[in-house]
Amino acid sequence: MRYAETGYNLEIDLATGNIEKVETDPKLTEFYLGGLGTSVKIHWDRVPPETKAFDPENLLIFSSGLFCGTPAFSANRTVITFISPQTGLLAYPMMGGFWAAELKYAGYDKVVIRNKSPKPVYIWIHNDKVEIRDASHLKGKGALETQEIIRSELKEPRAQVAAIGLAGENRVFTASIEQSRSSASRLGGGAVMGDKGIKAIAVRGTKDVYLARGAEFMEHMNDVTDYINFRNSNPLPGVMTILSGIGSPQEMKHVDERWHTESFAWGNARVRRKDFWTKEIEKSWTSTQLSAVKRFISCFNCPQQCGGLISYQDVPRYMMKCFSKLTYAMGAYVDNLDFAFRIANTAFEYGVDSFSTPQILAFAVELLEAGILTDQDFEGCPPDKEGRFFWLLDRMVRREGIGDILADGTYWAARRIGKGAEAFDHNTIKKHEQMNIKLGMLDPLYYLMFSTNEKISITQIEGNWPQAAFPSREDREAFVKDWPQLPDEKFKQYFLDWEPRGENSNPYYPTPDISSEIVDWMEMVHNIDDALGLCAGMGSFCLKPPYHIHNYPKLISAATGMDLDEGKLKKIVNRSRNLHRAFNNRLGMRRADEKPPEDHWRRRFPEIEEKLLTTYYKYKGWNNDGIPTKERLLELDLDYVVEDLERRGILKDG
Ligand code: MTE
Ligand code: MTE
Ligand code: MG
Ligand code: W
Repeated sequence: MRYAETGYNLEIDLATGNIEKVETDPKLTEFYLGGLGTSVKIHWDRVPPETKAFDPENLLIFSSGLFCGTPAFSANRTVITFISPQTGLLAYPMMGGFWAAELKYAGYDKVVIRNKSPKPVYIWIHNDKVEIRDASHLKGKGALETQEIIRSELKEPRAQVAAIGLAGENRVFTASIEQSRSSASRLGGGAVMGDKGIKAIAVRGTKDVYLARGAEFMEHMNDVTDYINFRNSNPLPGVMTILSGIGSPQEMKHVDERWHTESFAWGNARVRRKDFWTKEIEKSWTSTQLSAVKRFISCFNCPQQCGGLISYQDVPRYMMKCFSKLTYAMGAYVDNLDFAFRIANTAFEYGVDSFSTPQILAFAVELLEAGILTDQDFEGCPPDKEGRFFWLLDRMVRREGIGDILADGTYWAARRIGKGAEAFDHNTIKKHEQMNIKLGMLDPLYYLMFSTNEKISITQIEGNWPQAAFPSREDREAFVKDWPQLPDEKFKQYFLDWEPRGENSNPYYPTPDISSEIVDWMEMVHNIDDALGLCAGMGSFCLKPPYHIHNYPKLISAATGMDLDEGKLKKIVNRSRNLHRAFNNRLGMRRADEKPPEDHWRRRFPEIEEKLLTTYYKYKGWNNDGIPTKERLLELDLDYVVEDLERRGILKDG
């Protein structure tokens, strides 16, 4: 009997149509936990380092997390892994919704897909019955529309369907995978899915998932419930509203957008509008949002209701959450929220990432204004900002005209366009568009997070530590008083000493040593969530969350019977973290790639930055090039990685 996990993966070879239900080795769970952890191991074992995103050898893995399908609140993430067409590195976008739990109930932990189908197909998983079905009739259909069509043709209203839209079919590098109330958005999973010829994966399951020590597990969950209730009725004082609660940032509930619209940059991450949020704007945005959001909705087994069901004028109904509300309006430099609710529906149907895509469109507009792109490239484009964005989006997902170049994302498009366009690609890290933030003073914590995180996206590493120092000592003292989530008491002192100005502030404080500890902690919690399939909004992504390093081991032990303590859990996630890094090193990633955009902060300090990176690498047990040392790998029982990296000449003399 296997606990928490099902103990089976579904292996699908699209070239031969072969489908196998394969029992997994329980040792792998003990070694890598589940979700992202065990998926990384499969990529390492089976994907040769020469592999490119659109090679048949590129595996596409849909993985539930270890806790998905158990009664653990908010354990609903499906982690999707593949080599990204944008970065050429191992990507892991994820989605909440309902798909992961359904997969567990169908009897599988992961769906591992290899090779390509010669014709468009969708996969239908119904407990033990798994079929590859023709999808020619779904060609060109929207990602949301496709889910409905499949449910109705299967006569399975309760099937959960993950689908791509036109963007994925056309291998647009920012194509997403959309599913019910969620989206696996970043780094081009939709493109890899489209390249393999898969339009959708539908799943329906009616089996049980077992817990090793159910009563004990539920007792721990009762404590988690109490804490969720406590946090929901006690928002944190002293931090901005979106950080005061738990769950994903509650953008569907909050109407006050002064902070985002004035602090983040508009257009191609270029201009800050420090007095944007006037009374009139507030009135108009509030009324648009209140009329658009019909009700709040949650993912599977989650009390937080971070999603908004959008029903706006003549726009078909759809779901929106978090920062997708603002990215298109800010990218297009449009002052009304009406545009945001309109274009998001079109973009979700096409299936594109709403962080990268608006920036790519804004980049094209900038290039036109600079005379690098010409009126000829924009022939037929409406002159107004809104019309122009709709037009560009359409060109991009169809890969028509200039859209074919833009479809590869800012980095690659800039290089294909040439004529100085490279200078307009100013907001990518490792060839991937970042959030539209440009700030004044180098921030050591963010410097490390931006540079080194394997997701290449700040939302996957920031979280448990406040984003800025609190101005008053009393507020800091009050904050640390009740902070059981900390991994170690010494962090309290770090926080007390951290000031908004002076010697103990950015860029000098937190010092490189302290920054390393804080960033490593934040990343570790993310790695745990991504292995368990927990929403980061209940763990790693928010301040003072219900799940943390002191209760994860108890929950995992009761769920799986593994009997972990904090030390053992840390070692496991450290192991998969280092394996992920080694995989990317094998694909060519090195220190030189680990840098935030040059204009991310106006004030940069090259010496401090070098010191930060060197200190952090050392702390992580990586060499000066960001590659795990032999010593660290052996400590983590990753002997096979040492052997491989040495054989390839990537690791020399430890
Ligand atoms: N893109 C689409 N299509 N739909 C979305 O809901 N959410 C955005 C962004 N892009 C979103 C999207 C937000 S708020 C986040 S935090 C990231 O995707 C999450 O990235 P991931 O899905 O790759 O993990
Ligand atoms: N959960 C995990 N484990 N990892 C993440 O990066 N991102 C959060 C939240 N939960 C995140 C996560 C953020 S910022 C958002 S907006 C939502 O997931 C996105 O939800 P979706 O992927 O279901 O669309
Ligand atoms: Mg997502
Ligand atoms: W978000």
